[in-house]
Amino acid sequence: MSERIQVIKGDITKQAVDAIVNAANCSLLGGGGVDGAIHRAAGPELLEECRTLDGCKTGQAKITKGYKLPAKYVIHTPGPIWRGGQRNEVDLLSSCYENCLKLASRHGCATVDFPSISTGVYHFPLEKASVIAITTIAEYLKKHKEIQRVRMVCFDDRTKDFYQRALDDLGEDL
Ligand code: AR6
Repeated sequence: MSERIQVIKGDITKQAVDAIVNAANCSLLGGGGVDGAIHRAAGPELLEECRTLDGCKTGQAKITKGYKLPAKYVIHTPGPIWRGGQRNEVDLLSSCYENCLKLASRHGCATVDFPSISTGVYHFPLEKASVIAITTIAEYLKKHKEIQRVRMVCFDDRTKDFYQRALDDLGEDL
């Protein structure tokens, strides 16, 4: 098992890392789920900064400060809505993880925490999503030593079990 990728159960809004990722929507103006929790914990200044960003395309990412969060930055990425798998959902989800990590590198973030993007109200199948997330993160970390540690912060045991299995199946040391 790789120590640079970890899977934990927890609340991403409580993590004191360089950057947490927000599973946002294309407006970047807040929503429910993890997005709502991040905006509530960060305070209204986060929404003010998000208003200046002009939204974000699915699979892309934009960065803001963390405001009242213990994390220094929030990287916002709209994941794909699952529509059966024929709408480029797999590549778009992989792009979310890769583009967030690129932004983290560019902003000097050594520690990055992700939620399980798209597997809540966007209904991406969890098993597929977990494999895409772990393999995309692993590929990136191989090439980018500046990122020391990436964690999947899962809100429930079922989600955590899928990501842990995907990580164990990777069977690589990074
Ligand atoms: N910490 C970590 N994970 C969490 C937290 C938390 N505090 N709260 C929820 N999760 P979702 P999506 C988990 O629906 O599917 C929003 O309205 C949750 O259990 O938040 O990408 C946006 O504005 C699930 O495992 O995101 C978009 O409109 C995971 O986070 C839309 O939802 C993702 O669930 C995005 O949908």
